[in-house]
Amino acid sequence: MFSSKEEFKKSFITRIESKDMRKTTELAYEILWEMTCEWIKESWDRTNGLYKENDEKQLYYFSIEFLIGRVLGQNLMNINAYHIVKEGLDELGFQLSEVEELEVEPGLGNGGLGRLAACFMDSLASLQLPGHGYGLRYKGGLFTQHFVNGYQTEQPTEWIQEEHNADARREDLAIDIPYYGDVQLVMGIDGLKMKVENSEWVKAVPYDMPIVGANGGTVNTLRLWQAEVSNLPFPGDKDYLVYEQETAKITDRLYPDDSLESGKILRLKQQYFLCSASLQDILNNRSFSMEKLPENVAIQINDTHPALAVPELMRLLIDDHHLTWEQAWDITTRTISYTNHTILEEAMEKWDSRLIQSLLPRVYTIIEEIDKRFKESLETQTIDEETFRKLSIIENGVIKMAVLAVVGSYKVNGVAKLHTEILKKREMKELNEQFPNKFHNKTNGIAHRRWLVKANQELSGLITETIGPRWIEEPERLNELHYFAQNHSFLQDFQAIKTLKKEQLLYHLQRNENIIVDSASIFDIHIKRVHGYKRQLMNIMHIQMLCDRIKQDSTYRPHPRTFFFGGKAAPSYHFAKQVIKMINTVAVKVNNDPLLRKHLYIVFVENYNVTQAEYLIPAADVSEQISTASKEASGTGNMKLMMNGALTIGTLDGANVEIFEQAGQENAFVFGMRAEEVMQYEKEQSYDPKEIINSDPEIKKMMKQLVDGEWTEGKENVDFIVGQLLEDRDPYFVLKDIHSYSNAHERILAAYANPVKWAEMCVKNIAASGIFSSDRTIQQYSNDVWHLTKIPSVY
Ligand code: GL2
Repeated sequence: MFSSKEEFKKSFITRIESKDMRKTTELAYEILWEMTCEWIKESWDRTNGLYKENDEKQLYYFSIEFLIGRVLGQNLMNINAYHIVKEGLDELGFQLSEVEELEVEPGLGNGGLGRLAACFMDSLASLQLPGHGYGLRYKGGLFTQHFVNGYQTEQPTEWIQEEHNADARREDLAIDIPYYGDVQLVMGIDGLKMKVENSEWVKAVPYDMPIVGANGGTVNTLRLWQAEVSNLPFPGDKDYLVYEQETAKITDRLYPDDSLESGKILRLKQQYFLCSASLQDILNNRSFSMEKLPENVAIQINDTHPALAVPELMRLLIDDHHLTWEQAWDITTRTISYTNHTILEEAMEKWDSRLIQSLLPRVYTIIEEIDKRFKESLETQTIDEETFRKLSIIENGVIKMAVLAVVGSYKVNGVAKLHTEILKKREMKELNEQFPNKFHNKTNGIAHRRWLVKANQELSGLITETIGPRWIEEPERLNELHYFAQNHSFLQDFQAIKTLKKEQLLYHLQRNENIIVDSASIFDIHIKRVHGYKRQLMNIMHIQMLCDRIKQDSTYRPHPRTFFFGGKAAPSYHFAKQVIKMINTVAVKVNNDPLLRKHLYIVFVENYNVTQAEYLIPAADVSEQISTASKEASGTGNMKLMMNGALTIGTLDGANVEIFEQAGQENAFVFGMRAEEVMQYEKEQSYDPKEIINSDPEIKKMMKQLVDGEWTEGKENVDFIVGQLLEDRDPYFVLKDIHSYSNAHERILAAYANPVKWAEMCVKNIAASGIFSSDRTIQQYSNDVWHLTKIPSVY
């Protein structure tokens, strides 16, 4: 259908004429959507047929978030139809880019963790591996952010467009999920059994989304569950109206926190809903005997949010499939593997035992049993109290999901080398000693097909012209660009594309906001969730320092820079929201000052999401990756920016370490404390920000201005910011690192003064970025953990 432009146009015209005489962009969108779905459907059916025929092992990736972004353009790209469609539409008087703008992106995730899951889906299908996602179909994705008087406001985002659904309802595969009830011991055919009576059932209805791999051959499935009232008998003593309302809530909204453990019953209901529905689905549709589950199925749990998969699989195997505890445990611990994504204490999930006991009584008895048996297995060792405490799944009435996930899985991984080392040597040291072969590293990656091939078509075109097209299937071939890092004509082309992408970004932003940015300025980009450890505060305080320098020193006239910020704060994270307010306040001051704005300009892009990222990333000159060392498990924005030829200013944290290793520290701007230093200070509690303030006149002056309210608006704003730096003793070491950060910025200015050298550094980064494709990550998971077989698609 899409094999030639003429064919596409013919089919498009027939459809448009049968629909409406008004040839609007909306209509073009509807038709294109329909045509793409039809094409994909064929491949999808063929892939599913092949999987059935081959009986190969399947991977299921359980994740509470899938931040997939817009799909129409990406799908067209992956089926190699994008350019045909673009040209065809052009000739018919439509612009594909305008058509794409009509899609509301499904924001079913908060940030890096959800986006990683989406990149993994792309890579699995592109590598022709049988791997699928299981998630939740939230009616409201991540909130839409608006600024009112500089403060973040949040509105629900409804992404589902009923007239052209991104997913297909599969009523025939609906499953009932039990909550509450009374656990009883009953005599069954094979002895005493646990049985739950009086459960409150909720129906899980799957919606399937196609995941289209490169060249369109393999189409895997992302199955999202929606909660609805069940037809099963309802306990007589309960209020049906309340039940109806509570049921609808389960998949009503995504939890908008990405780093605070929320501990709420609704969140627990969501987690169990995902695990139980997905596991029942896998077991119901299997074509092998239960003992063979680990040979036929791999389940990867994305952080601890789906860790209830461990006791739930045990429950299903024992209660529904009549296996013994030992058989069930053997199967479970050979099927499930777990990825840890954070060591932030506040993000480590813990559940009150009583909550689980009341909501999931049978699951609770299983967790207790797992904990008891694990503790018994430790009895032969001499273990001190502290170690025993750390190894406990249940401790003082609290269930630690990370310990449950480690004990119940066969492999556990961190997401960057440094992060995995910290896990093994510190955070999970005791567990690593108990299970020495379980822990391994899998450095994150990004779908280069979205973040380079699609988001930066001009740069990918140049790369293809230069080294040929093979890098798209084998991204590590980007290293062939090394030979062109000193080629002037190539560097000039690169620079021209960078300028074009900056102009496109400005055009995009100006559609919504009235901003006046000079595209010849350095685009310095800090985009990610707003969080203390990601140190947007350090960035804005540094800008404050620059303002003072410009005002005080008439010889300091740096090259113009535009500082872009983008990111949302969790609605309940007050400090992060005050940082947003401060950045917006500083922006107004700087942007309206006739002297300052010649050198500095600040843009806080509203409602940062995948679509905005696709505009921002290709336009960046400088990539801000400035987390407090040890806090950012990996980061993936750092990889996307590098791949688009931005230079990193960053700490030795997360995957930055590997980025610097690959690109060479001389092609980046490294600064700040190392992870060991930070952890040492934290252990000794010996860091005193006042010492820094008193010993550095520039910092002292800046702090005074802050306390005097020169850069903030309103007392609350000063109190929050100053309070964190002084009373809370600057927990993210902003003052400690700001000097070295400022020096790194001066190095950036010096490097930028030589445009050819700068472009050479950018190209070296692109050349070294291939290893950060998620194709590499997925291949490593497949080799070391899942053991999948590639199933080539047949055309
Ligand atoms: C995160 C980490 O903070 C981030 O560093 C990492 O890149 C991603 C993906 O592994 O996971 N953990 C987490 O809870 N969120 C992340 O982005 N939200």
